[in-house]
Amino acid sequence: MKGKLIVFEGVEGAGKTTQMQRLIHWLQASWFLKVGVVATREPGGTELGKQLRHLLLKQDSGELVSEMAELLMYAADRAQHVETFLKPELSKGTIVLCDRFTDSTIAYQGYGRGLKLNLIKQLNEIATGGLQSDLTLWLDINVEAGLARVRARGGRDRIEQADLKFHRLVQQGFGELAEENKSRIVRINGDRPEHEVAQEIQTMVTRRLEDWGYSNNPHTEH
Ligand code: T5A
Repeated sequence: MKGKLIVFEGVEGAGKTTQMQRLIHWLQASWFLKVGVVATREPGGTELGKQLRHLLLKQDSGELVSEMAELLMYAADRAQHVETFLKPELSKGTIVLCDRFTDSTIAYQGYGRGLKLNLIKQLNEIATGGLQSDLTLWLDINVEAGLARVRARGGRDRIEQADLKFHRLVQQGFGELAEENKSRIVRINGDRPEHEVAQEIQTMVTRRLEDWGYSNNPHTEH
């Protein structure tokens, strides 16, 4: 794989979408990259994924969605996304920014729903064919603060409506994942004004891009 996969993770309302948009604009304005930069998300990064996203998040599905069905739909969304979008983009050398990836499944379906972590890890492996993020930015925010942001925005989806205990378990999941994967997952304090969070992300991404051999000098490679 020649490109790089940068993933944003965190609980509801952590600011992932906001910060991804800021990062993509900053990358395009401040770096003389010879490669493309694209933004995508899970669930919903493909046409099939958009339909799965709708099924997964609609508030009233007419019946209770079983935990296993939910897990398998996220896995199906990911398998399609990896095969038809992520792998082709990465093999062209693109820098891909992705709103949520495998750690969300561990945090939400594993810690939140209580499904077996080993099963989820195996499914992640099957769905991704072993593809991992090169860098994951975990926007760490107090669960209540994130949910308050979502409430202020209006229109909570099926998962956002789950109880506080669920969201706290999800948060615990992200914390433990970050502990276990110190070089891949970087914690960013998301409980601050947008521009401060953006600045820390830029510093972190600059360091990684330099480590990976990218340059913001127009006369060098990449
Ligand atoms: N899911 C996903 C699983 O259960 N398993 C999986 O495997 C995967 C991949 C996805 C849902 O699916 C679940 C997790 C999710 O529940 P989604 O709509 O993509 O659904 O949900 P989120 O990713 O949580 O999206 P949100 O939009 O709710 O949160 P974001 O993207 O973290 O936050 P953002 O940027 O949209 O901001 C939310 C609000 O806060 C404001 C914004 O303006 C916006 O109104 N805001 C700030 N306010 C104050 N200070 C800041 N620093 C702010 N930053 C943003």
